[in-house]
Amino acid sequence: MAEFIEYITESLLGLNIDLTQAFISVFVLIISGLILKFLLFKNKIVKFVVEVPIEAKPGWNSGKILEKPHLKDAFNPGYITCYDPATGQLLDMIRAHTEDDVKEALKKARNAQQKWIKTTFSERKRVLKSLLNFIIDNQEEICLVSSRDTGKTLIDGKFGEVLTTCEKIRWTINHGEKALTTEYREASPILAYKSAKIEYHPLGVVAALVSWNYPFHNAFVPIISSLFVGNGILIKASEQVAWSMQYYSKIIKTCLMECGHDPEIVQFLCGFPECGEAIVRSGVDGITFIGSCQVGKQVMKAASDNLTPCILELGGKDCAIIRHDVNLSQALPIIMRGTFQNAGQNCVGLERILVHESLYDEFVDKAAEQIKKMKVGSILNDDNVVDVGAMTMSGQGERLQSLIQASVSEGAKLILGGHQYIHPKYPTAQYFEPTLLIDVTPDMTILKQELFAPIMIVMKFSTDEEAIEICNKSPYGLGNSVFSGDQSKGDWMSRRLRCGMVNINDFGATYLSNLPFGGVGISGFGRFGGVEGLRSLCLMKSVTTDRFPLFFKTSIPRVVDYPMHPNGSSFISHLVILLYVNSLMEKMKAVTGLIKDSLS
Ligand SMILES: *[C@@H]1O[C@H](CO)[C@@H](O)[C@H](O)[C@H]1NC(C)=O
Ligand SMILES: CC(=O)N[C@H]1CO[C@H](CO)[C@@H](O)[C@@H]1O
Repeated sequence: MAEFIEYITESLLGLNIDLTQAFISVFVLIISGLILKFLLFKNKIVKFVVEVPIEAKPGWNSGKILEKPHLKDAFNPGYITCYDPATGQLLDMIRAHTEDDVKEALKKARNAQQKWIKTTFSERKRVLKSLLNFIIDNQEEICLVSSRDTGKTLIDGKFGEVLTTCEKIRWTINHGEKALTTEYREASPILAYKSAKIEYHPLGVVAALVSWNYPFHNAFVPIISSLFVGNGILIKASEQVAWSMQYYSKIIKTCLMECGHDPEIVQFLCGFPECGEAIVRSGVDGITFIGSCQVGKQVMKAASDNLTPCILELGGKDCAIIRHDVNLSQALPIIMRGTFQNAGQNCVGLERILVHESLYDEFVDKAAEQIKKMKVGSILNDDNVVDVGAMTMSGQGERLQSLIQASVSEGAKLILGGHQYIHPKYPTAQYFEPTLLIDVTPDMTILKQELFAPIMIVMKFSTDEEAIEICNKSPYGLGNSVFSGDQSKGDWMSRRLRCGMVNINDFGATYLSNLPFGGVGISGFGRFGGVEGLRSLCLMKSVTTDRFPLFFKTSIPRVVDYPMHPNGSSFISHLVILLYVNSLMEKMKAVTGLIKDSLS
């Protein structure tokens, strides 16, 4: 630096003037200045703080223990009773939003979107970078709040809430803009003087109605994508997780505000099915629904009022097919996580494990050995390590017990679990024992519905074809896993499975790879995630314009102009032959015809 200053001084004094070097130095100075300015102001990550609710503190024990935990209280019908499913403690009573609240929220979001649509991608990236930074600094708090509201374990939160969300943000920052860039397509040869393109515009204000299994992640994925595209969003997470949404909504709103934007661009709503229906009928410009098949049908019906486009991500009955050539020591840990992650409450959780007969007994023994060791409980209020958390929804114990009973009477064998687990300290908490049910056959009742529970269902097959047939028998078609020692056999099976996603020798990898997420059949339609997910929140606009505006403008040949010329029809026939017949001879004849038609 000193040398440089000396050099400049000398230059100014008129000594040793070397113009090229002086020019380069000034140039470098200007560029560094610009870069510095850009780094310091333009892209500066904003740091912010959001107060964590006291109830999320490990060991918090001052909530009244509910005798019969339930979301709806007959004496307070307009309020949601929020409670910790892992202890039964009351967390809060939150007012359920009404149709009027929904209308008001949409109005505010539309208002804010007028401003948001004008923001640049780099401004939107700054919001996402600030959000990412907050999430990384507050991993623990985000998971503790989620655990308190859903009963999940901390590791299930770290995986499903934090890691996945960070990955979605990283992808959107790095690849989102490219996915939304105007795309040029080949114009037809007849229109070679035109340029044809697809533009991706924001839809306006969209809505997302999302499930409770990962409250943070499920709410933030649509928020991240919608904001990046330029949309406003109404977000309604299931009433099961209304409590955690209070903290989560503050995170994104504070982030927006600190970055200098109107936080009203994101509207959180909570309430019972009436609230969800009001959102669907409100006139939003697009709906993403993640939830059950049954509610999905109602959403689609209600959305038809305004012909609002829907993306429906409904349940699944995913298989893991284990071929004869698989190394079980390597595959079993993946299958265990696929089955028991988040107490089995995953859209893409493994609900059917199909094992080749040659490995069947070994698989059952090894799985039983693992499942036997799994501990159930609350990570916030138990001292020991917990493998399986609570069942978030009430009333699941009875449903699952009776399904298991039915399959046992149909010939299945219950090896482990099969009952509600009664916690010694919190008897009204909602738990289910990690369960192993084997010898299940394709027609059994338990295969007819999604379990969403810590239950491993094992089935036997003898040929690849049989495994594919069993797998495809389900009306669901979300994801599947194929475990195979032979990669090409795995690919071959994957192509034959009727589903939206396949992981070969893995579980959940398509999701972390930012591939589009979605299914077929009663698992729904439409995709979120990745390029296709971002674009599905857009108004896709096809545009043509003149390629050489100064030289070529569209002009209608006189023979096909109004009033009709008798040779008009013949002209078009010759044109069709010229463009689409391959023979050179025919093409030349057509040209002659065209000239004749035009001249006469
Ligand atoms: C099976 O997988 C385990 C765990 O990855 C590994 O240690 C073992 O060597 C493998 N066995 C064979 C036969 O490849
Ligand atoms: C092919 C064809 O229909 N040619 C007709 C074009 O029009 C003139 C009169 O305008 C006719 O004489 C041609 O037969």
